[in-house]
Amino acid sequence: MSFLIISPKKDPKAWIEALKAEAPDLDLEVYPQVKDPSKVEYVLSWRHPHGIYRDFKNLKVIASMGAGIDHIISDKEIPEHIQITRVVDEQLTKDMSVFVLSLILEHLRNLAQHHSQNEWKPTSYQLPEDTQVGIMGMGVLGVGVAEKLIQNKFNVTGWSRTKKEILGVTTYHGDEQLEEFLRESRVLVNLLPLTSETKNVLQKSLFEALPKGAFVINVARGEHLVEDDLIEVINNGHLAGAALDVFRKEPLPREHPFWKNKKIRVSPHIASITNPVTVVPQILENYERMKEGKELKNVVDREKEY
Ligand code: OXD
Repeated sequence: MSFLIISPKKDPKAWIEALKAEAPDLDLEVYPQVKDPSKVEYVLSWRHPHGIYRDFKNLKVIASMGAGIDHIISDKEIPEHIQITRVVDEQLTKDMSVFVLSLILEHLRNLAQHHSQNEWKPTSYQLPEDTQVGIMGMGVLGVGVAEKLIQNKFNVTGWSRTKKEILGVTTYHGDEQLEEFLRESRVLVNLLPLTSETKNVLQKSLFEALPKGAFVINVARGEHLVEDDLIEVINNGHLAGAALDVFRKEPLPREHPFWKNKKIRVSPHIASITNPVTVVPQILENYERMKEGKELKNVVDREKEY
């Protein structure tokens, strides 16, 4: 039985080292060097070429290298019986919450403006306790961000597809409560999983439901955002600006208008980066569980797409 890494677009060296350090005897292969595809039962995957999983007749588990699994389930040719798992890691959650907190503070304290202008020109600023932050997507990362913001005295609301109860957070759910949730969100943070339902969710009518002067943060996936709609509502003054860490095309092409828009902050998909050293133990634990026929951890519901 072999353990295969498929990561054609990202160098898997750090994963190989971390796996070898934890499990020196692991029968590890790296795609496309596969001796016998019929021996592969477990794959650690990041942005695989779609369609290739058909060739692995005995494959049982595809483990994502990250928290997101959209790059796996967007391949419609993966047989139903194959289980897909995602990463749930404390470090990822901590990194995401600190990142979102920094973006919000940078916005509220007008830091980008001060740093870019060569002028001694103090500005007034808004306090966390006077700021309502709405988080779309109350999964592990959404809840982690909410906790960090609450510790820093923000008023936090959360929206999710289904009802959730989270200490200290006013929660909303479903299409029927979306507008109410948006109405008071001075800062909107998108942490939704990317699914067929959430694709393009950040679009004109959603932005228009936010209060004038709101700020949007997208740290989930580029495909959530209708880019032209965002530019329009920023340029017409409805939104104060946006901070974007993820894009439809990454790296963001040099000629993309986001780079030139002074009200849009671009970062290169760095909100929270999976650390193979902290994540490998859970990957290997699931590998052992698979071999022993036990229930896996962090399994994705393929119907819900997250
Ligand atoms: C992830 C990511 O899904 O890095 O973990 O975006």
